[in-house]
Amino acid sequence: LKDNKFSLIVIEISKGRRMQTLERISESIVSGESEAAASLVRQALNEGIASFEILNRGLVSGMTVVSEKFKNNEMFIPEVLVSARAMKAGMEILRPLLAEAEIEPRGKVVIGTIQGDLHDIGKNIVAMLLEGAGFEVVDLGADVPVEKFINSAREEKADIVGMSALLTTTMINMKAVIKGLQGPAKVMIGGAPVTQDFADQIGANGYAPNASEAIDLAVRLMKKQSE
Ligand code: B12
Repeated sequence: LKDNKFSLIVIEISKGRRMQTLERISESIVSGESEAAASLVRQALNEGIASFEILNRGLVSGMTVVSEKFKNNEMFIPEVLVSARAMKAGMEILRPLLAEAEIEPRGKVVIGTIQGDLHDIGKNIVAMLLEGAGFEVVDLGADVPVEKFINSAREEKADIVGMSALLTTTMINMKAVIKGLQGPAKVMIGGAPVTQDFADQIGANGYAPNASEAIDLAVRLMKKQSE
């Protein structure tokens, strides 16, 4: 019994330490400290925290705080940019680990942020998790012209085209891509202002509100593909 109690205490302490590291990762994103973000992500991995958990409960949770502060005018564009840079520094370390789980390619996804839109953090997370789930991903980057989406989908023989938009003024450009796409590729869309209604309106095959649901959606679209 004594031994059990001791191991329980040890477990509690290590749980506490893990929480602390995740919180510190989140804080490093908010304060925009790239080096700290990178070294804390490494520390979290050394502590045995799963890469998926580091991504969601460390990096993404930091960016959520940034979004709130930006909305409330407590943070401004230059600071948000610095936070975005810290987010990237942390993500770079996780990228190879999230991709490691790969089995055989489940399908090929061409992904990018739509024309006129420079927001790429959410798109990058979706791309990383898709890779981790075994998809082959061709990332076209941000501010991707309509024609480039259409041509790349054809050249790459994409199974799925994924488009991200964070601005109400750019989301409409996704409609032009869908109109111009010929062939069997399915289209999934996402980004903060995008909704299921909007996806239905422009004829997309699916919408997901976050990265993990985006993976489920991609898997579902591949099943539909083979039906
Ligand atoms: C970071 C940020 C920036 C950074 C971007 C840095 C970068 N490299 O991405 C900078 C400072 C450059 C920036 C600039 C601007 N921004 Co800004 N920005 C944000 C902010 C604070 C956070 C966005 C973010 O990264 N969120 C975190 C990620 C993880 O979430 P996410 O992107 O939503 O992605 C998730 C899901 O949506 C989904 N998803 C995303 N993509 C996809 C794709 C697919 C296929 C699927 C299935 C799912 C999916 O999964 C993701 C992960 O879970 C938002 C606030 C907000 N509430 O979104 C404003 C926000 C988007 N920006 C806004 C504005 C206005 C601008 C500027 C016009 C500001 C200006 N006056 O210059 C410029 C536009 C520049 C341009 N042409 O694109 C507005 C948009 C308002 C509107 N209704 O259109 C927002 C909403 C802020 C606000 N409340 O006013 N911004």
